[in-house]
Amino acid sequence: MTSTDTEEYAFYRVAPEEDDFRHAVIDGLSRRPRCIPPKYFYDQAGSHLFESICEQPEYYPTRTETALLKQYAHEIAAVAGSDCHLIEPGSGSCEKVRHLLDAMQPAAYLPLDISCEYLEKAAAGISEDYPWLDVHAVCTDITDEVSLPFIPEQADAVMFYPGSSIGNFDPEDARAFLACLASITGEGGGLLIGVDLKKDPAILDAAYNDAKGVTAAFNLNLLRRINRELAGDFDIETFAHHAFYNSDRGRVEMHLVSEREQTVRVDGHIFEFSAGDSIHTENSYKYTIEEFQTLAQQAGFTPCRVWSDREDLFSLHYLRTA
Ligand code: AVJ
Repeated sequence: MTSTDTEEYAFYRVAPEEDDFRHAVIDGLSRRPRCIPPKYFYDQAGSHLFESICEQPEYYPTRTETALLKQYAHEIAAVAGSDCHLIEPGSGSCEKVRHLLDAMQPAAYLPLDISCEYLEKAAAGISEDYPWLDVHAVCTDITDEVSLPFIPEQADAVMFYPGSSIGNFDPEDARAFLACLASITGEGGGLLIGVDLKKDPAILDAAYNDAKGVTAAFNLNLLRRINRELAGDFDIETFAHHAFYNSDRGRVEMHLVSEREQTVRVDGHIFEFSAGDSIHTENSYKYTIEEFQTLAQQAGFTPCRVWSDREDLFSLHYLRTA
């Protein structure tokens, strides 16, 4: 771990495995069905494309959740208590937490993200705009085990996990991840988590197939990243973005589908595709409020409060460690 430290702002880098991306891609393209985990979307370009997805009119989750955070910041602060250590795994642009900081008055804010340069900028911005706040940024893969050396024993830890990122995990993995968050927060801690709700599939299909094609570009950027970083020769034009709601599994699936028969080289490995062959790049599970509460309980949390919008598009849960 390397770190730079000034009085109230610190940046830590827990270097991800050297060849992590390479292994995931070679392994994922060798499997049937082919699949690459969604965390690899977020290189510099991918993080920016995701920001742009969040601004698309069809992509309701971000603006709906932001409205809930704004509207209920004081209620959230009341249940979370002041002076907590607020930890945000997968903090991205650190924009959402801004709606909470003034109301919550945490003792410290700890953004964690896999995209180092992106995190560095975002965290420095928070430190500048909230001079009273201690900021400890940690560049790390939150799906690995995370240890946070600077949370004092007696402090209340509150996790902030917005955006329905929990939807990327299969339910069993979501349970394990939540249990991991529960163990980091420890007794007396809490979790404020955004969870996308089950709804009319037409709304979901539109959200993951925006008219401007930003979601398609985000999905296809994974192939560009492979070409850039792993000496790949994907012909991007011959792959199509495919996203749909799978109602049996309660999830939106994203795929990259080869439009013709072709051979692709990555890092000296050869991969054959027939027309119609897909690479499964993301799942985004949707839950009812009750389904999510059951899952959280199985991970050691006690449901405390839920906020949702009038159209029941999105939910925000506050849970305590049991
Ligand atoms: C960041 C995982 C919550 O599933 O909606 C957006 C990612 N993928 N559009 C989601 C995403 C395509 C997003 N999460």
